[in-house]
Amino acid sequence: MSKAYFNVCKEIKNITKYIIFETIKNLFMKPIPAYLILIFLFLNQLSLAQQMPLDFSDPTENFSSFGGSSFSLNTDPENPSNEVGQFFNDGSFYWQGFYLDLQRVIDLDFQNTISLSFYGFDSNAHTVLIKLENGQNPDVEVSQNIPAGGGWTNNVVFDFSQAVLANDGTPVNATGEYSKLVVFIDGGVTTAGTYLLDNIDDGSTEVNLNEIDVEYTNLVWEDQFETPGVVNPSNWHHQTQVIIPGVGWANGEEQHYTNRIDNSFVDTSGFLNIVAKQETYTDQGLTKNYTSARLNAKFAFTYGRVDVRAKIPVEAGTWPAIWTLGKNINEPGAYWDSQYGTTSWPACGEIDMMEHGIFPNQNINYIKSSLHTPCCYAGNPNGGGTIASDLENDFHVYSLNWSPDQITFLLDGVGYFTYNPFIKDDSTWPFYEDQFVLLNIAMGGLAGNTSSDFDQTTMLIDYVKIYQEGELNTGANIDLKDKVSVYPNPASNVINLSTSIPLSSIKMYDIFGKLLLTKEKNFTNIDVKAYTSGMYLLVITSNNQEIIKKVLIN
Ligand SMILES: [Ca+2]
Ligand SMILES: [Ca+2]
Repeated sequence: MSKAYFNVCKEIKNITKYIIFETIKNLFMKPIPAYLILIFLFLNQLSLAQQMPLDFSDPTENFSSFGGSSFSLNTDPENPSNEVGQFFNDGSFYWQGFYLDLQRVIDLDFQNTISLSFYGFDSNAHTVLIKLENGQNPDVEVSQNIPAGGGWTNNVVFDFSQAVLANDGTPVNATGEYSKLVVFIDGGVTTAGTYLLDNIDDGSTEVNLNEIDVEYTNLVWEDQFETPGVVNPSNWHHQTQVIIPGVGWANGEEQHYTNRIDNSFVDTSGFLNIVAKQETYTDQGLTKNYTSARLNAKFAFTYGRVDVRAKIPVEAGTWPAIWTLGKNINEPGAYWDSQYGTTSWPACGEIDMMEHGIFPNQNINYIKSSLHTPCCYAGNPNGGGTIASDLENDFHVYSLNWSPDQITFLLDGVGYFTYNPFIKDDSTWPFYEDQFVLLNIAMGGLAGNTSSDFDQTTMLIDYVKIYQEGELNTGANIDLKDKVSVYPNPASNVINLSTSIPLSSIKMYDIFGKLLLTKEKNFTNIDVKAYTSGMYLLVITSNNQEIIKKVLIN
C-alpha cells in the first residue's frame, strides 16, 4: 500500500547486497566470489524467524545454507517417527554452512551451553562449529569434535564460557544475547558429506511468539458507524490529492480517491462502506478508470491496540487495506501533513494491519501484515500472514497490538505475526511516535487486473476501536520491562528511551558497578558520546520498580 516505487527496489538490492557482503566477509575473513553473494542474497530472503530449542518437528525449523551447502528436513534413520535436520556439504568450498535467524534470541546469561545430537552416515571423525552472531557482544564460536564411528553421537555440548571471538580467536567467556545461530560441519576443509542434527538445545522453552506483551483495555477512540449518510467528518479525512503529481497514486494503482458519497458512506445497518467502482473519472488533470475512497483517521496515538471489524472484497484487481502511517509523514493531502509532515516515507513508519489482493500465489483467503521502515520496505518488508475463513462472506476482526517492545497482529483475537527486531533503532523501529489509521481500497497496479465484468465492490467496516493503557494498569503491578524500550542498541552517540509510563529516574553504571550518571528528568535520551566502547547497564525506575537494560556503546 506504500509508496513502493519500483526504482527503490534496485536501491534495496544494493543495500542488501552490501550488508550481505559484509556479513559473508566477516564469516570467512576474506573476500569471496560474487556468485556466492548472490546465492546468499537469494537464500536470505527465504529465511524464517525461529526460536530454540530445535527438534525439527516444526516444518518451519528450516536452516538457510550458503557456500554450496543445503538443508532439508528428514526422518531419523533409526527412528521413523523422529524428524531431524539434514545438512549437506557438496565439498566445493572451505566454509559451507547453515544459519537460522532467531525471533527469540539465545541468551547465554540464562545458559551458556548449547547441546545437540549429531549423526554421521560415514564412520569418519568430524568437527561441528557453532557460531553465534548478531548479538549484544561480538560474534563468538565453539568447536567440538565428533568421534569416528558414525551413527548418532548424542548430547554434544558446546560450552560458550570457553568460546573464542570469531574474528581473531581470542578466548572469551561469552555472555549476552545472540539472534543468529550458524553451524559449520567440517569447516575449513572441502569435505563433502551428509549429516543429521537433532535437539539443538540452549536450555530454553518454546513460547508463543505471538502472545501479546501488553494488554490495552482503555477505549480511547472509536467509530461504530451508527449514523447513516456521510462519513463523520470529525473522525475521518478523505485523502484525495494524488501523491505523485501528474501520475496518481503509487504502485501503478489506477484509482482516484474521492470524497463523494458514491465512494464512502455509512449505511442503515451500521457499516461504513468503502466502494471501489469502475468509472471514468477525471481529477487533478488525470483521468482514471476507477474511483474509491481513502480515509485518514483524525486521531493519532502511540502504543495501543486497534480492532477493526470488517468484511473485505476479494475480487481480482482489488487491494483493500487497513493500515497506519506515522502522523509525521510528509505527504501533501494526508490529514496530518500540513501541521506535522516533516518526515518522508518510510522513515515515518508504516504498519499494514491487513492487505489483500497483492499476493497472487497465495490462497484467496490469505491476508498479510507488514512493516515498512527505513531498513526494510517495498518488495520484501517484514511481515507475516495468515489464512482467514471465507473472507468474502464473513466479518473478521483485524487487530494490531503495538507496545514499546513488539507489534503483534491478530485475526479474530489470535496472534499470527509479531514484529520484534532485536536491535530497535530508527531504521528498524520508527514506532515510538504517533501513527494514524487508514482505510482504503486501491485498484489495479500490484493487485493486477480486474475481470472484464467488474462493476464495483465494497469493504464493509462495522467499527474501528483504539485502546490504550488503562489508568489502573500504570499502577504498582506493571511489568516494567515491557514498558520501556531503549534504542539504538548498540549506540554510538545517543541512547533513546521510549516508554508509555512515567519514569522517576535513570541511572547508568559500567560493568564494574560504578555509577556514571543519574537522570531525574528528560528521560527521552542519554548522550553517550563521552563513554568508551563496552557494555553498560541502565537502571530505570518507575513507581519504585526497577528494570535493568544492558546497552552496548561502540
Ligand atoms: Ca527431532
Ligand atoms: Ca457498526
